[in-house]
Order: sequence, then structure tokens, then C-alpha cells
Amino acid sequence: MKMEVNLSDTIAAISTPVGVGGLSVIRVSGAEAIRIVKKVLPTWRVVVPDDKPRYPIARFVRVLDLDDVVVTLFCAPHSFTGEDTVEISCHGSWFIQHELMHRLTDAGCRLARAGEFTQRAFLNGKMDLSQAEAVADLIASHSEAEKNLALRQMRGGLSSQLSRLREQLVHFASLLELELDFADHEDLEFVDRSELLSLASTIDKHIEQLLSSFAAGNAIKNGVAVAIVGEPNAGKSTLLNALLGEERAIVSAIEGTTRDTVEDSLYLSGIHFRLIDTAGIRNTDDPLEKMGVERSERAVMNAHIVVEVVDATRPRYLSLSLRNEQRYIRVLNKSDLLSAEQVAALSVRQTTGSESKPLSQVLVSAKQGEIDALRDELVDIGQRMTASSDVALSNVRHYEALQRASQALERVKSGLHEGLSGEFVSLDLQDCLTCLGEVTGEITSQEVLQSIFSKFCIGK
Ligand SMILES: Nc1nc2c(ncn2[C@@H]2O[C@H](COP(=O)(O)OP(=O)(O)O)[C@@H](O)[C@H]2O)c(=O)[nH]1
Ligand SMILES: [Mg+2]
Repeated sequence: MKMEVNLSDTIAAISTPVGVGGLSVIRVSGAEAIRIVKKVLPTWRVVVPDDKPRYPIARFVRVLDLDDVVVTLFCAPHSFTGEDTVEISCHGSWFIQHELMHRLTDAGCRLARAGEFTQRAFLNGKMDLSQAEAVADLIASHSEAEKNLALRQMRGGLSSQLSRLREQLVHFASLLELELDFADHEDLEFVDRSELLSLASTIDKHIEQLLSSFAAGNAIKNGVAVAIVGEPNAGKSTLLNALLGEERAIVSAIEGTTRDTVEDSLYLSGIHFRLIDTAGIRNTDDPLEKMGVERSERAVMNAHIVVEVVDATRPRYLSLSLRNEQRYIRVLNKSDLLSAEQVAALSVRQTTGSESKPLSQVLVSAKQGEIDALRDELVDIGQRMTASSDVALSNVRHYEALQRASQALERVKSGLHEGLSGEFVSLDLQDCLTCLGEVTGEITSQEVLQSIFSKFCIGK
């Protein structure tokens, strides 16, 4: 379906969730919003001052045959969409919400499509595309960290970084243009190429910084993936249940009980962890168990944090090969079965290991719920992983566009190195600017816009 952008319609939608609630909010936006709502609610006697106020005007309105509502008017351009917008807070009855919607559409409103209010905000220049996307992220956020990330982006954190980059690139382009304008003048090079090169490197460094923040942004948005692995019967499923505080995975003394990976979310100190309990890793001929082991190995590959559970009464360790950025916690489980001497002998240290592969070791009893040491360790690692004082990329679309921007800049740099003519270098520079423009929405196709806004909720 092609999404036609028609800003002249006045649109309406129920903005609160489907179903019955205490209250419900109906939103109307467009040039005719005030006229239409006055027609539907004749008792709404609002006088709009000529110079449209920046603040919303709220009025209690008795709709004689229907409900008592509160009508709030946001005058253009001081509204979310940039248009005249009216919000009607009615009681949350299904009948009242739908009756009001019927009356609004009869009076000339069209039903809003998913994301259409935000799309209008974007088209009316109230926000750029990265901010509009953050609105959807904010609505979908589950943890404090995720909310903060989306909020910063919605308030223009990423946009201001990108506009700084853009300024630098435009400055760069203008220097190149100068060089081109004077190209006829024999070997006159207006701009020192080494100066251009160092400017390109500075810009590249900024883009690289943004690109590298994607790991943190991704961990915040999609959760920090924690794979719980170990030999059969080490207590992995018991540990998962203890962390979640519920009997999520089946626990038994029979080896190989967990065949498939079991996944659930855990929220600790505002961070979203995705815990993945796996089948025990061991050599086996059983085809079904083999598949489980393969899945465990895949979970390890994709994890941010790998938790290896070891039965402390007979410690044996897996040989895991982890990537540098992966974090590894070794959990010595079943501490309740150890004597004081045995505990001392284990000489558990809080943190050991080398810089390249940090290793934390904690002693717990999953069965007795004594797992605070592990919880603390997860929070500690999770906080460091998701700490982004400033802006972090969390959107694949942005990440890919910036990757292309970085590649274009690499071409600019090599062009300068090789002494290519300014014209060619300038083309690559334009490419780079185009990629940045895709993130902010200055250069974005209808199809991309359609796919972005169609994922929004109705009424937003
Ligand atoms: N004593 C004791 N037993 C435990 C502990 N954690 C797990 N178990 C027992 O170890 C057996 C295997 O547990 P399970 O969680 O299914 O291990 P998995 O195969 O690693 O998932 C079960 O009988 C559990 O009750 C613990 O901390 N202390
Ligand atoms: Mg298990």
C-alpha cells in the first residue's frame, strides 16, 4: 500500500490503548481541528486569541447526551504535530470512545494511520527523522536505560551530533569547491591538501565514535544477552529460576533435562538482561541432545555476557573461546554442599583474569537463592556496557547509514592521498553528506518513511 502524504486532511485517532480504561484520549490534528471539534462538541466555548498561545488551553466540557470530557487545545505551531491539535479526554468506555470517533469522522475527520501524528511532526519540521524514530522507541521502552536512550535521542541528542558532523563536512566541501573554482589557474591549490586530510580524519573519528556506540545502544535497546552455560547438572536451570524468582525452566537431577534454550527477561538496576538457559555442553551421540548443544554454542556466540556454571563440588571447566568484547563470569555453584575448608580452598577471588578477557568468579548456591554476588556482578558489567554519558546509536538504519558515510569518507581520504582531482573527491564527499541526510530524514525515500511510520501505534 502506498502511503500518500496528505497534510490537508484533519486526522483523528484514539491515542490510548485499545480497551476499557479509566480515561481515554482522542487526538485530532489538522487545519480543521478546531472547527470540527466545535461541531461535535457545541458546548466547547473556547476563544482562541489571535496571536496563538504557546500554552495549551484546557476546558471542562459537558457533552449532554454522552459524557463529561476535558478538551485541550494546542494551537499551531506550538503542538506536537505543528498543526492545531485538540485532545479530548473522555471516560474510557468503549462505547463513548467509539461514539466520539464516529461523530468526529462524520464531521469531517479522517482516521489517522499508524504513526501519522509523528509523521506530520516530522513533515512540519518539528523534529528530524531520528527524533521521530525515538518517539516509537520511547513508547516501546521497557527499562530505565532504554527509556533514557530514547529520550535523549527524541530530545535531539543524536541530531545535534549529526548536525555538527554536517557542518564540518560542509566546511570541507566549501574548501574543495574553492579549489575547483580556481582549477583553471594552473597548479594553484587553494587549500592545502594535508589540511583537508586532517579535517577528514577528524570527521571520520567522530563517525567512528558514533559507530562504536552501537554496541552499547544495542545492548540497551534489545537487552544485554546473558548465556548461561556449563556441564549438565551444574545447576544452570536452577540459577535461571533463582535470578528470575520463578520456576521458569525445568530442574531435575537427570542429566540433559534442558534440551532447548529457555529465554526470559530480567530487569536489574534499570538494565534489561536477556537470560538464556542452555542445554548442558558435553560430547554426545544423542541427535536430539546434539541439537541442544549446538544451540548452546550459538547462544554463547551471540551473548554479551557468558555465565559458566560449575558444580563447585567437582569443578570442571569448559574451554570456551570468547571474543574480546564478550564478558565472562564463572559461577561456582552448590556452595551449600561445601565445607568451610573447601570454600577456603577454592580461594574465590572477586575478580581475576587479564584485561583482554575479564574473568569474574563468584560462589553461589542457586538452590538456596544465595546469588547476590552474581547479581552484583551482572549489574556491574551491565552498567559499564550500557553506560553512555552522551549519545548511543541504537537503530540499525542509522548504523548502516553511518557505516556508508564512513566508507565514503575513506574514499575521500584515499582520493586526497592519491592526489585525485577535487571533482572526484567532491563526489565522495557528497555521498557522505547524503548518508548523514538519510539518518535525519533530509534525504529519505517515501518507501523508507512508510516503513518507519507504519511500525508506530495508531494515535501516535
Ligand atoms: N545442593 C544444591 N543442589 C543444586 C544447586 N543448584 C542446582 N542443584 C541441583 O542440581 C541438579 C541439576 O540442576 P539443574 O538446574 O537442572 O542443572 P542444569 O542441568 O545445569 O540445568 C538438580 O537436582 C538441582 O536441584 C545448589 O546450589 N545446591
Ligand atoms: Mg537445565
